[in-house]
Amino acid sequence: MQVIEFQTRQMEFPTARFGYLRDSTGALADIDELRRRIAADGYLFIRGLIDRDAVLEARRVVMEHLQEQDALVEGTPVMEGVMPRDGRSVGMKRVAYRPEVLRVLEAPELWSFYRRLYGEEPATFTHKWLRAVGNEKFTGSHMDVVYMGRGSERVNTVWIPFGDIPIAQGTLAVCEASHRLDSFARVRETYGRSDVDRDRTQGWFSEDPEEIRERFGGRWLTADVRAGDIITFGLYTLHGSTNNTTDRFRISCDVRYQPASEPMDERWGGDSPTGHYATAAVPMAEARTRWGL
Ligand SMILES: O=C(O)CCC(=O)C(=O)O
Repeated sequence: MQVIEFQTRQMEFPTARFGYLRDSTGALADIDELRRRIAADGYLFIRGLIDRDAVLEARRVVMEHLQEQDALVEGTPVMEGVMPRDGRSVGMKRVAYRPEVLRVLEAPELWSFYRRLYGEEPATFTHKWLRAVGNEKFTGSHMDVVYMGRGSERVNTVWIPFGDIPIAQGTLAVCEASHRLDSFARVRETYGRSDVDRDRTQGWFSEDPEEIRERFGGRWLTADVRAGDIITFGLYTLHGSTNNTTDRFRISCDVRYQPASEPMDERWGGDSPTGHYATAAVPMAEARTRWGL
């Protein structure tokens, strides 16, 4: 048993409320079973889907970028990504489109995986969300639909760790079946129909995983992950991350795939995606009161 910092809480792990992701690596050859699992659980966790050496090469490129930006502690091994206590955030845009990094974000393994999952040709958003997450930082719980819900409903995020990342360094955590449980229906129908740019709402629904569990049910799930592993999930699966309590940057990227035949949210596709254009003006607490949540 370990104690994990998960957003604003310290939680024991593993327990009935916060446990391990189901590992679907063994079902990789059975596409019907994978479809059943993502429909039931809201996510798929697959180990070693992407070539591990390719991921480690992409990690090296990212780490060298961090070093050039003076973000790493001098004299420490670059591949370790050791950061100073106040690990500052570093712009990652330039490095996200380097060929070694795109080899991973648009890996042939991912194209063939989504081609099988959708049963048709996939497409990917041009924009990639590459992150170097510093000390004590985390991602609050949210559904991706509030950030990218203007196109296909069948968008899947793939969360790709750039290295071997233990839970205490900040891993993706999903709230199991939150995309379909009745107890989340009102969340999906209110918050899940909001759009951070149109409504100028905050994107994070909560920073308290215990509150989510107590009010809406579901179990929080995560895992220690390794270079090559992926977690993929749909627009309505509530998810966030555990906190990075180490002295090393947590490098990961979220990439989006969808069926090529369906419309793409105009903020994220094309040659030069415009991205978000509004700043939040409505605090989530106020929006939740309005939604009766
Ligand atoms: O990596 C993180 O901290 C969060 C990732 C995320 O929210 C996503 O993949 O949609």
